[in-house]
Amino acid sequence: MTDLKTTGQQLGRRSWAEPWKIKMVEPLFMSTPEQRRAAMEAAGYNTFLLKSEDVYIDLLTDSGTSAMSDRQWAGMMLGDEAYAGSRNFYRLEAAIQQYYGYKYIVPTHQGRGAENLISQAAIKRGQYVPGNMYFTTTRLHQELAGGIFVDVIIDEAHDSTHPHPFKGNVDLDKVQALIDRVGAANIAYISLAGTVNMAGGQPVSMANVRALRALCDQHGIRIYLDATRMVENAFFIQEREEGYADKPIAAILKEFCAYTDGAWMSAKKDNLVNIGGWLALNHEDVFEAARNMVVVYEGLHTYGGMAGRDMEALAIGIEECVEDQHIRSRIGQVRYLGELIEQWGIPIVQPIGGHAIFLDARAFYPHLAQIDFPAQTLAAELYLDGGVRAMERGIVSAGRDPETGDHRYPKLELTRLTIPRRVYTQSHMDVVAESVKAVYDRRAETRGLTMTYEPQYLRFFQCRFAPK
Ligand code: PM9
Repeated sequence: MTDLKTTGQQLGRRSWAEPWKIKMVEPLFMSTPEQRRAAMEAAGYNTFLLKSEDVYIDLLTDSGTSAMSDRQWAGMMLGDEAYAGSRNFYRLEAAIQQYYGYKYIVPTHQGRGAENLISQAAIKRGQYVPGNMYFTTTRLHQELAGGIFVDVIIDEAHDSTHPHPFKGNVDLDKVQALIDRVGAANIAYISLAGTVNMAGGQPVSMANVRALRALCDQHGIRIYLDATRMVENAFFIQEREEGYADKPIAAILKEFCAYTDGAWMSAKKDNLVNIGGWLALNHEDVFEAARNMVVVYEGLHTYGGMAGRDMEALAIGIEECVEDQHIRSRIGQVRYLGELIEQWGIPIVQPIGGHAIFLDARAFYPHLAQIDFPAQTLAAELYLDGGVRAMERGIVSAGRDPETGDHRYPKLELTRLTIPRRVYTQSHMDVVAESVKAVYDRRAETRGLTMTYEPQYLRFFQCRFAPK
C-alpha cells in the first residue's frame, strides 16, 4: 500500500498550510467539569441534545458548519429575493452544470430534501436499492418510498483495520447476484456515495465507477450519486489512482459524475455553505417528476427552500471547493488529527478518510457489548473530558429493522470526530487529540449506557440515555 501520510516531515519537505487567513473570529468558552457533567445529564447523554454554547470544540459534524469566504459573504449581498426566477438560481444552475456536468437542476433546502425527491421519483414500491453502505437519512427516504436497501459495498469496508485504498468501492459480484436474484426491473437504481460517510469517509475509485457503469448499462439500471463529499473523493483518486496524479480535482470530479445519471447533494458539506442542497439529473423523466414534487415539499423550482443569497453563496462555494489547494489542506487537517491519535495506538478506522476521524469504539472499549452503546458512551466521555463534541455512528445510528423491529447491529461501531471546513486550527486538533488520549487512558473504568427514550425515525438525533 502507498504511504498515505501527508505531513511535511514525512514527505521530507516543508509543511503545508491552509490557503487562507482568518479575518473574523468567534470566541470559544471552556466550561468546568461540573458544568459539563450537568449539561451531559440534561442532554440525556446524547451529544445532539447539547446546547452549542456548552461545547468547546464542536466536531459533531462537518454539515453546515463551514466558514464561508469573504467572496461568499460578499455574494450574500447580491441576493435576488424574487419569489420566482431569481438570478442567483441561474448562477447556481450554471455552476452545477459546469463543475458536476449534469443537465437538469432542482434546488432543495438541504440534502434530505433532495433525497426525498429522488426516492419518490425513482423508486417503485417493493423495488430494491443497492448501495455502497447505508446512510441514515438516505436509507430512510428510500424505505419511506417503498424501497428495500441492499448493501453492496466491498467486505473490506466493514473492517475498520483494513487498509484498502478505495474502501467505498461497490462489489460488482454483489450487484450481479442481486440482479440474478430479483431481476434488473426490480432494481430502482444504484445508490452510490462518494465518499462513504458511515465507512469512515472512504472513497470510490474511478475504475470502480467505470466498471459499475458498464454493468448497469448491460441491464438498463441507472446510477444516482450521493455527491455530498464527492470533491473529497476526487482528492483520493488524484492521490491514489494511477493516471490521475496530474489531473485537477475539477476534472476528476466531472469525469466521475459522467459515469452516473444524476446526483443529490447536501451542499452543507463539500460546497461550503451553511444551508442548501440540490438534485441534478440527466434524464428528463425523473427531472419532470422531481421538479413537480419540489413545489410540494421545498418551494418553487427556482429556489427550493433557499433564499436567493443562499444560492449565490452556494454557487461561489462550488467554485471554491474544487480548488486543489483547498481540498489538499482540508484533508491534510483531518490527517493531522488522525496521525496524532494513532501514534498512541488508539484504534481508528484505516485508512484515514476525508471528513473525519472515526474512533473504533469496539476496540476502544472491548469490555462493553454493542448493546451498551460503546460509541455513544465514547462520545459522552469525550465531551465530559474536555468539551469536545463528537457523534455516534454505530448501533444507535443504524436504528431498527423495519420488518422485525429489532436493533440493527452494524459491524462498525464508531465515534466520529468530524472536522468542519476552514474553522479550526492545528492547535484545536492538538487539544482534541489530547482529550481522546485522556479518555483512552481511563477506558477500563468506563461503563456503558442504557437507552431511556427512543423516537421512531432517525433515533440518533433525539434519543436519550442514562449511565449503567
Ligand atoms: N450528513 C453528517 O453529519 C448531517 C447530520 S447526520 C444525518 O454526516 C450524506 C452522505 C450525508 C448527509 C448528512 C446527507 C443528508 C446525505 N448524504 O443533512 O439533509 O452525510 O443536508 O444531508 C450529516 P442533509
